[in-house]
Amino acid sequence: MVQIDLLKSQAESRAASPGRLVVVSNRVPVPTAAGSPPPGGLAVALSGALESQGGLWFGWSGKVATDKDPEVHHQSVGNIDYAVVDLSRRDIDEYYHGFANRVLWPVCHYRLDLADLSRRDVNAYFRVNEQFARRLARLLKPDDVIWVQDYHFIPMASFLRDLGFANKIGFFYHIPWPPSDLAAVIPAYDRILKSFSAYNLIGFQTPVDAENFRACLTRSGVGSDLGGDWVSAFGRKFRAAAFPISIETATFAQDARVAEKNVVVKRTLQSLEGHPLVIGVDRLDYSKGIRERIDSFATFVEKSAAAMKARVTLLQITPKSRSEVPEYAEMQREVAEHVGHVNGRLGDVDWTPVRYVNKAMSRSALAGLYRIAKVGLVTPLRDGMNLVAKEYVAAQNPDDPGVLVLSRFAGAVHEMPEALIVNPYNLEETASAIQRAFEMPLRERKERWRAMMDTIEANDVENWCRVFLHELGGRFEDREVAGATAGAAAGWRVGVPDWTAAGR
Ligand code: ADQ
Repeated sequence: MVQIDLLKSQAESRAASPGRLVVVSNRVPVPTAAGSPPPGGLAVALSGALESQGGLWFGWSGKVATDKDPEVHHQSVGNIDYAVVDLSRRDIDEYYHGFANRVLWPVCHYRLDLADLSRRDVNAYFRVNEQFARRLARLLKPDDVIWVQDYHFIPMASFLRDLGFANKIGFFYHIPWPPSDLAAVIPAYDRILKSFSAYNLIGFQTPVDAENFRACLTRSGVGSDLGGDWVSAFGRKFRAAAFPISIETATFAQDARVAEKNVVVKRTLQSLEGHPLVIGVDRLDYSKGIRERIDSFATFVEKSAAAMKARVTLLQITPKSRSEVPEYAEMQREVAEHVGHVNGRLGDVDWTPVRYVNKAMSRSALAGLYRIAKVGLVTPLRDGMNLVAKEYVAAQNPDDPGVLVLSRFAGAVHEMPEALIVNPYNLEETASAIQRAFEMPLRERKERWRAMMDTIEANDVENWCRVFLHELGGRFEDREVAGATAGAAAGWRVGVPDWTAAGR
């Protein structure tokens, strides 16, 4: 009976809903034949929202176009239409590998030294965004609510506005937004800032990122801070607020509970022969601080006779990424060599202190490996959120939880102050935190873990999605909105800036 009522209320809410949800992201998880990797938490949460409201997921296919004017490929599964477009080799090089990953990514991760600030790629960035907007425009309905994801698509809304769309458009920025003096080196900075003003609601990972962004508008004289997350800039009024992303906490915890049967976990346990494990899991990216982490672990081993005796192992699982970008190719070689040096220096005939694995793992294997690790080392030099920190916590055994050592420069630190917080540039400090983690009494481990687990149980990825869409003013409201901001609680409505002809 309850089930029937729920279905009825969902159907009613769909019927009353003003429109579909349209998600735009660089990569689209189009369902493929069996054997494809399971989607991550973000894909699961967005699919859930799309399925319940009816929707369209639009973006790049990940493929190189063979035609000059590539068609949009469509596929429908249940209530969701997937629409993807191929890109020319030139567009991939200039927009994706170029401006997105060699300008926005390094600058937003405070790595000006790695940014390639060429003019050519900026133009491509806007050109490709316009192409995407024109293709998407043909698929849009007037009452669709549009949610654009990440740094690849900052200008998407402004091109849609130019084409006459007055829909509600939200944006979520998955990576850090830097302070204004750093952000200002981005080529076409003013145009980028103006592009943001075409959105109704902009989500950042942390209050600091949102504050940095609002300060960019005020410091460059193009906008003013109206208080309560509201800004006005370029003649528009919109909100820029923090919406910390999360994981599927309950599912991940459940995967970890049963993961001892996983063959990778079994083999790892067997090979450790009872020796303790420290774990690091990251894409191979300079923002993740992998080299510094290996050095911190080496410092810990060198300084701790107990660690040496206990044959502690760091398992660093790091799938390669963005190998086409020169800075990444260089780093792949550099990290691999460095691991070799450290193992050569510290290892023994029967002990490899750092196990370095360039492989993608199943969710089940990852969950199980986190659970058997006494320490989770999550020490990025800069990170929007860092979901690994949340996954490590979700995977722990409540009766004997491991300890999270967390960088003060990961967005996750705002929600997880109970971790052992470190400055990842300071090798001694991180080494001491590892030592402290191993010595921490069970009661303290449990208290710290419980506090962090409570946080990520209350704000899982489904909640993140629901709160954002609620704030955007969509009709994803068939469940109570947990953790809605003070603004929503006070009955604010997210205003639609006047993108009418008169307002432009
Ligand atoms: P990423 O930089 O990719 O994401 P992160 O948040 O840590 O960083 O997410 C990585 C994901 O990849 C995790 O779910 C992790 O489990 C998975 N992963 C890593 N190594 C893996 C492996 N070997 N096998 C399988 N899975 C692996 C960007 C931003 C982050 C932000 C997220 C979400 O850079 O700051 O947290 O988006 O917004």
